[in-house]
Amino acid sequence: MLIKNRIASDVSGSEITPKTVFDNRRAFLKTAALTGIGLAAAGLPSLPAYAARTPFSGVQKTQWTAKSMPENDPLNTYEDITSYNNFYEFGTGKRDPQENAQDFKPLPWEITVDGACAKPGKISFEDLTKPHALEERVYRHRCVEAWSMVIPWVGIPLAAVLKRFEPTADAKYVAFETLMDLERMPGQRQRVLNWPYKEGLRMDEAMHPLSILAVGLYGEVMPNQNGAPVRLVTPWKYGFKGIKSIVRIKFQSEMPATSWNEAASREYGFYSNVNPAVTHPRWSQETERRIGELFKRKTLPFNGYAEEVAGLYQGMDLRKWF
Ligand SMILES: Nc1nc2c(c(=O)[nH]1)N[C@H]1C(S)=C(S)[C@@H](COP(=O)(O)O)O[C@H]1N2
Ligand SMILES: [Mo]
Repeated sequence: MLIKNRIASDVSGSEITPKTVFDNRRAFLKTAALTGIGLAAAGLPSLPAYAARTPFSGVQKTQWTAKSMPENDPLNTYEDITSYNNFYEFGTGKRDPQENAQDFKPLPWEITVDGACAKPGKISFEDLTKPHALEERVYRHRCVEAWSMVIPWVGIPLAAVLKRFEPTADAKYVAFETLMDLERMPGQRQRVLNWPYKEGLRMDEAMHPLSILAVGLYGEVMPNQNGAPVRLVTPWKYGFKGIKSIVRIKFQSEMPATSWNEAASREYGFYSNVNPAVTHPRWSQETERRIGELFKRKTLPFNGYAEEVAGLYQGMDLRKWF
Protein backbone atom coordinates (compact mmCIF):
# COMPACT_ATOMS: atom_id res chain seq x y z
CA MET A 1 0.00 0.00 0.00
CA LEU A 2 2.77 2.42 0.88
CA ILE A 3 4.61 1.50 -2.28
CA LYS A 4 1.53 2.23 -4.35
CA ASN A 5 1.15 5.66 -2.74
CA ARG A 6 4.74 6.49 -3.45
CA ILE A 7 4.43 5.54 -7.08
CA ALA A 8 1.27 7.60 -7.42
CA SER A 9 2.93 10.69 -6.00
CA ASP A 10 6.01 10.14 -8.16
CA VAL A 11 3.87 10.19 -11.27
CA SER A 12 1.95 13.34 -10.39
CA GLY A 13 5.20 14.97 -9.28
CA SER A 14 6.88 14.32 -12.61
CA GLU A 15 4.14 16.23 -14.42
CA ILE A 16 4.67 19.47 -12.56
CA THR A 17 8.25 19.32 -11.42
CA PRO A 18 11.46 20.36 -13.15
CA LYS A 19 13.83 17.48 -13.58
CA THR A 20 16.29 18.42 -10.82
CA VAL A 21 13.53 18.53 -8.25
CA PHE A 22 12.14 15.28 -9.49
CA ASP A 23 15.56 13.68 -9.18
CA ASN A 24 15.93 15.06 -5.65
CA ARG A 25 12.59 13.61 -4.72
CA ARG A 26 13.54 10.25 -6.13
CA ALA A 27 16.75 10.40 -4.12
CA PHE A 28 14.76 11.26 -1.02
CA LEU A 29 12.40 8.36 -1.56
CA LYS A 30 15.35 6.05 -2.08
CA THR A 31 16.92 7.20 1.18
CA ALA A 32 13.58 6.90 2.90
CA ALA A 33 13.20 3.36 1.60
CA LEU A 34 16.69 2.44 2.79
CA THR A 35 16.45 4.00 6.22
CA GLY A 36 12.77 3.49 6.87
CA ILE A 37 12.15 7.18 7.66
CA GLY A 38 9.55 9.31 6.05
CA LEU A 39 7.48 6.46 4.68
CA ALA A 40 4.61 6.92 7.10
CA ALA A 41 4.19 10.40 5.69
CA ALA A 42 3.36 9.00 2.26
CA GLY A 43 -0.18 8.36 3.45
CA LEU A 44 -0.96 12.07 4.01
CA PRO A 45 -2.91 14.20 4.85
CA SER A 46 -2.36 12.53 8.20
CA LEU A 47 1.24 13.50 8.98
CA PRO A 48 3.10 11.41 11.53
CA ALA A 49 6.50 12.59 10.28
CA TYR A 50 7.75 15.88 8.92
CA ALA A 51 10.80 16.46 6.80
CA ALA A 52 11.58 19.23 4.36
CA ARG A 53 11.25 17.01 1.30
CA THR A 54 8.22 14.87 2.16
CA PRO A 55 5.81 14.42 -0.74
CA PHE A 56 2.05 14.56 -0.27
CA SER A 57 -0.01 11.97 -2.08
CA GLY A 58 -3.25 12.57 -3.90
CA VAL A 59 -2.98 16.32 -4.46
CA GLN A 60 -5.79 17.55 -6.73
CA LYS A 61 -5.19 20.21 -9.33
CA THR A 62 -7.89 22.85 -9.40
CA GLN A 63 -9.38 25.23 -11.90
CA TRP A 64 -7.32 28.13 -10.58
CA THR A 65 -4.25 26.73 -12.26
CA ALA A 66 -5.76 27.09 -15.69
CA LYS A 67 -8.03 30.07 -15.13
CA SER A 68 -5.57 32.54 -13.73
CA MET A 69 -2.31 31.60 -15.40
CA PRO A 70 -1.25 32.75 -18.85
CA GLU A 71 0.50 29.96 -20.71
CA ASN A 72 3.79 31.82 -20.93
CA ASP A 73 4.11 32.15 -17.16
CA PRO A 74 6.43 29.32 -16.15
CA LEU A 75 6.79 28.05 -12.58
CA ASN A 76 9.75 29.22 -10.56
CA THR A 77 12.10 26.43 -9.57
CA TYR A 78 11.98 24.77 -6.16
CA GLU A 79 15.45 26.22 -5.60
CA ASP A 80 14.30 29.82 -6.25
CA ILE A 81 11.18 29.46 -4.11
CA THR A 82 13.10 28.08 -1.13
CA SER A 83 16.28 30.17 -1.23
CA TYR A 84 14.96 33.75 -1.70
CA ASN A 85 12.56 34.36 1.18
CA ASN A 86 11.19 36.91 3.59
CA PHE A 87 10.75 35.44 7.06
CA TYR A 88 12.11 37.90 9.63
CA GLU A 89 11.75 35.37 12.46
CA PHE A 90 14.81 33.74 10.88
CA GLY A 91 16.69 36.89 9.85
CA THR A 92 16.11 39.87 7.61
CA GLY A 93 18.24 38.81 4.62
CA LYS A 94 16.67 36.98 1.67
CA ARG A 95 19.04 34.03 2.14
CA ASP A 96 18.73 33.92 5.95
CA PRO A 97 15.52 31.87 6.26
CA GLN A 98 16.86 28.97 4.20
CA GLU A 99 19.92 28.81 6.44
CA ASN A 100 18.44 29.67 9.84
CA ALA A 101 15.14 27.75 9.64
CA GLN A 102 16.83 24.40 8.94
CA ASP A 103 16.41 23.06 12.47
CA PHE A 104 12.90 24.37 13.09
CA LYS A 105 10.59 21.46 14.02
CA PRO A 106 7.05 22.42 13.07
CA LEU A 107 5.15 19.40 14.36
CA PRO A 108 3.19 18.92 16.53
CA TRP A 109 1.31 22.11 15.63
CA GLU A 110 -1.97 23.63 16.78
CA ILE A 111 -3.88 26.71 15.72
CA THR A 112 -6.16 28.40 18.27
CA VAL A 113 -9.30 29.81 16.63
CA ASP A 114 -11.44 32.14 18.74
CA GLY A 115 -13.17 35.52 18.94
CA ALA A 116 -16.55 36.14 17.31
CA CYS A 117 -17.57 32.55 16.57
CA ALA A 118 -19.98 29.97 18.01
CA LYS A 119 -17.41 27.17 18.22
CA PRO A 120 -14.01 28.48 19.33
CA GLY A 121 -11.31 25.85 19.74
CA LYS A 122 -7.99 24.47 18.65
CA ILE A 123 -7.21 22.62 15.48
CA SER A 124 -4.18 20.41 15.00
CA PHE A 125 -2.21 20.38 11.78
CA GLU A 126 -3.47 16.87 11.02
CA ASP A 127 -7.11 17.88 11.52
CA LEU A 128 -6.67 21.02 9.48
CA THR A 129 -6.43 19.15 6.21
CA LYS A 130 -9.28 16.74 7.01
CA PRO A 131 -11.80 16.25 5.48
CA HIS A 132 -10.61 18.42 2.59
CA ALA A 133 -8.62 17.17 -0.33
CA LEU A 134 -5.31 18.92 -0.77
CA GLU A 135 -5.28 21.08 -3.87
CA GLU A 136 -2.47 22.34 -6.03
CA ARG A 137 -2.91 26.05 -6.73
CA VAL A 138 -0.44 27.64 -9.11
CA TYR A 139 -0.44 31.29 -8.05
CA ARG A 140 1.56 34.39 -8.88
CA HIS A 141 3.33 35.70 -5.78
CA ARG A 142 4.20 39.43 -5.80
CA CYS A 143 6.29 41.03 -3.06
CA VAL A 144 5.85 44.71 -2.23
CA GLU A 145 9.59 45.01 -3.00
CA ALA A 146 8.71 44.53 -6.70
CA TRP A 147 9.90 40.99 -7.26
CA SER A 148 7.63 38.09 -8.09
CA MET A 149 7.49 34.32 -8.53
CA VAL A 150 5.05 31.68 -9.72
CA ILE A 151 4.52 29.01 -7.08
CA PRO A 152 2.63 25.69 -7.14
CA TRP A 153 1.22 25.75 -3.60
CA VAL A 154 -0.47 22.80 -1.93
CA GLY A 155 -3.33 23.96 0.23
CA ILE A 156 -6.95 24.01 1.32
CA PRO A 157 -9.52 26.78 0.98
CA LEU A 158 -9.38 29.11 3.99
CA ALA A 159 -13.18 29.51 3.89
CA ALA A 160 -13.77 25.81 4.53
CA VAL A 161 -11.58 25.91 7.64
CA LEU A 162 -13.08 29.13 9.02
CA LYS A 163 -16.66 27.89 8.58
CA ARG A 164 -16.03 25.00 10.96
CA PHE A 165 -15.79 27.51 13.83
CA GLU A 166 -19.11 29.12 12.90
CA PRO A 167 -18.21 32.82 12.79
CA THR A 168 -21.01 35.10 14.06
CA ALA A 169 -22.39 38.33 12.55
CA ASP A 170 -19.77 40.28 14.57
CA ALA A 171 -16.99 38.62 12.59
CA LYS A 172 -16.15 41.46 10.18
CA TYR A 173 -12.43 40.70 10.09
CA VAL A 174 -10.05 37.79 10.67
CA ALA A 175 -6.76 38.33 12.53
CA PHE A 176 -3.80 35.95 12.19
CA GLU A 177 -0.69 35.50 14.34
CA THR A 178 2.60 33.68 13.84
CA LEU A 179 4.26 31.57 16.55
CA MET A 180 6.16 33.61 19.16
CA ASP A 181 9.13 31.61 20.43
CA LEU A 182 12.56 33.15 20.95
CA GLU A 183 14.20 29.72 21.07
CA ARG A 184 12.69 28.32 17.90
CA MET A 185 12.55 31.62 16.02
CA PRO A 186 15.82 33.35 16.93
CA GLY A 187 15.14 36.36 14.67
CA GLN A 188 12.53 37.46 17.22
CA ARG A 189 15.37 38.49 19.56
CA GLN A 190 15.86 41.43 17.21
CA ARG A 191 13.09 43.98 17.58
CA VAL A 192 12.79 44.61 13.84
CA LEU A 193 8.99 44.08 13.95
CA ASN A 194 6.38 43.99 16.72
CA TRP A 195 6.31 40.27 17.46
CA PRO A 196 4.45 38.07 17.02
CA TYR A 197 3.99 38.76 13.30
CA LYS A 198 0.37 39.77 12.77
CA GLU A 199 -1.85 40.01 9.71
CA GLY A 200 -5.51 40.45 8.94
CA LEU A 201 -8.17 40.14 6.25
CA ARG A 202 -11.68 41.45 5.91
CA MET A 203 -14.15 38.58 6.33
CA ASP A 204 -15.19 38.55 2.65
CA GLU A 205 -11.53 38.48 1.57
CA ALA A 206 -10.88 35.56 3.90
CA MET A 207 -13.91 33.68 2.56
CA HIS A 208 -12.98 34.31 -1.10
CA PRO A 209 -12.22 31.06 -2.95
CA LEU A 210 -8.73 32.28 -3.96
CA SER A 211 -7.65 32.50 -0.29
CA ILE A 212 -5.94 29.35 0.91
CA LEU A 213 -4.08 28.00 3.87
CA ALA A 214 -1.00 26.53 2.21
CA VAL A 215 0.65 23.46 3.72
CA GLY A 216 3.20 22.78 1.00
CA LEU A 217 4.62 23.50 -2.43
CA TYR A 218 5.71 21.45 -5.42
CA GLY A 219 3.64 18.55 -4.05
CA GLU A 220 5.68 18.38 -0.82
CA VAL A 221 5.17 19.58 2.76
CA MET A 222 5.96 23.26 3.34
CA PRO A 223 9.69 23.95 3.64
CA ASN A 224 10.43 25.72 6.93
CA GLN A 225 11.61 28.90 5.20
CA ASN A 226 8.29 29.23 3.36
CA GLY A 227 6.23 29.12 6.56
CA ALA A 228 5.93 25.55 7.82
CA PRO A 229 3.67 23.97 8.61
CA VAL A 230 0.85 26.31 7.52
CA ARG A 231 0.73 29.82 6.07
CA LEU A 232 -1.77 32.12 4.41
CA VAL A 233 -1.77 32.75 0.64
CA THR A 234 -3.89 35.57 -0.87
CA PRO A 235 -2.47 35.89 -4.39
CA TRP A 236 -4.00 39.29 -5.25
CA LYS A 237 -2.23 40.94 -2.30
CA TYR A 238 1.43 41.78 -1.71
CA GLY A 239 3.43 38.87 -0.32
CA PHE A 240 3.65 40.23 3.21
CA LYS A 241 -0.07 39.46 3.76
CA GLY A 242 0.92 35.78 3.45
CA ILE A 243 1.61 35.26 7.16
CA LYS A 244 3.72 32.18 7.92
CA SER A 245 3.67 29.54 10.67
CA ILE A 246 0.20 30.53 11.91
CA VAL A 247 -0.76 29.63 15.51
CA ARG A 248 -3.80 31.86 16.07
CA ILE A 249 -6.83 32.94 14.06
CA LYS A 250 -9.32 35.35 15.63
CA PHE A 251 -12.66 36.61 14.33
CA GLN A 252 -13.34 40.21 15.33
CA SER A 253 -15.43 43.28 14.58
CA GLU A 254 -12.48 45.75 14.40
CA MET A 255 -9.86 45.96 11.67
CA PRO A 256 -6.86 43.96 12.96
CA ALA A 257 -3.48 45.53 13.63
CA THR A 258 -0.77 44.22 11.30
CA SER A 259 2.98 44.09 11.96
CA TRP A 260 4.01 45.90 8.79
CA ASN A 261 1.39 48.61 9.25
CA GLU A 262 2.67 49.15 12.80
CA ALA A 263 6.25 49.30 11.51
CA ALA A 264 5.58 51.84 8.71
CA SER A 265 1.97 52.85 8.20
CA ARG A 266 2.71 55.10 5.20
CA GLU A 267 4.27 52.20 3.34
CA TYR A 268 2.04 49.28 4.25
CA GLY A 269 -1.73 49.69 4.44
CA PHE A 270 -4.26 47.18 5.70
CA TYR A 271 -5.51 46.11 2.27
CA SER A 272 -2.17 45.80 0.44
CA ASN A 273 -3.83 44.82 -2.83
CA VAL A 274 -1.30 44.64 -5.66
CA ASN A 275 -1.82 47.96 -7.43
CA PRO A 276 0.52 49.37 -10.10
CA ALA A 277 -1.25 52.76 -9.78
CA VAL A 278 -0.38 53.28 -6.11
CA THR A 279 3.31 54.04 -5.67
CA HIS A 280 5.11 52.81 -2.57
CA PRO A 281 6.76 55.86 -0.90
CA ARG A 282 10.20 54.52 -1.78
CA TRP A 283 9.67 52.87 -5.20
CA SER A 284 7.24 52.38 -8.07
CA GLN A 285 4.86 49.43 -8.18
CA GLU A 286 4.37 49.64 -11.96
CA THR A 287 6.79 46.86 -12.80
CA GLU A 288 8.27 43.80 -11.16
CA ARG A 289 11.22 41.49 -11.59
CA ARG A 290 10.21 37.88 -11.91
CA ILE A 291 12.91 35.95 -10.05
CA GLY A 292 15.00 34.17 -12.69
CA GLU A 293 14.17 36.63 -15.49
CA LEU A 294 16.25 39.47 -16.87
CA PHE A 295 13.65 41.97 -18.04
CA LYS A 296 11.00 43.56 -15.89
CA ARG A 297 7.34 42.75 -16.32
CA LYS A 298 4.39 45.08 -15.96
CA THR A 299 2.58 44.60 -12.68
CA LEU A 300 -1.09 43.78 -13.17
CA PRO A 301 -3.91 45.22 -11.01
CA PHE A 302 -4.71 42.74 -8.24
CA ASN A 303 -1.68 40.78 -9.49
CA GLY A 304 -3.70 39.53 -12.46
CA TYR A 305 -6.67 38.34 -10.38
CA ALA A 306 -8.89 41.40 -10.99
CA GLU A 307 -11.57 39.35 -12.70
CA GLU A 308 -11.93 37.30 -9.54
CA VAL A 309 -11.51 39.90 -6.77
CA ALA A 310 -12.07 43.47 -8.03
CA GLY A 311 -15.74 43.21 -7.01
CA LEU A 312 -14.73 43.01 -3.35
CA TYR A 313 -13.51 46.60 -3.52
CA GLN A 314 -16.19 48.23 -5.64
CA GLY A 315 -16.82 51.83 -4.61
CA MET A 316 -13.68 52.04 -2.44
CA ASP A 317 -11.01 54.67 -3.08
CA LEU A 318 -8.01 52.37 -3.55
CA ARG A 319 -5.54 55.25 -3.07
CA LYS A 320 -6.92 55.83 0.38
CA TRP A 321 -7.41 52.15 1.20
CA PHE A 322 -4.01 50.97 -0.11
N1 LIG B 1 5.62 35.29 10.02
C1 LIG B 1 6.05 35.92 8.92
N2 LIG B 1 5.33 35.81 7.79
C2 LIG B 1 5.75 36.44 6.65
C3 LIG B 1 6.92 37.24 6.65
C4 LIG B 1 7.66 37.33 7.87
O1 LIG B 1 8.70 38.00 7.98
N3 LIG B 1 7.20 36.64 8.97
N4 LIG B 1 7.31 37.91 5.50
C5 LIG B 1 6.25 38.20 4.53
C6 LIG B 1 6.74 38.73 3.25
S1 LIG B 1 7.30 40.33 3.26
C7 LIG B 1 6.68 38.02 2.08
S2 LIG B 1 7.09 38.73 0.59
C8 LIG B 1 6.27 36.59 2.09
C9 LIG B 1 7.36 35.78 1.45
O2 LIG B 1 6.97 34.44 1.28
P1 LIG B 1 7.99 33.40 0.65
O3 LIG B 1 9.28 33.51 1.42
O4 LIG B 1 7.35 32.06 0.77
O5 LIG B 1 8.20 33.82 -0.79
O6 LIG B 1 6.04 36.08 3.39
C10 LIG B 1 5.36 36.97 4.27
N5 LIG B 1 5.02 36.29 5.51
MO1 LIG C 1 7.39 41.03 1.00
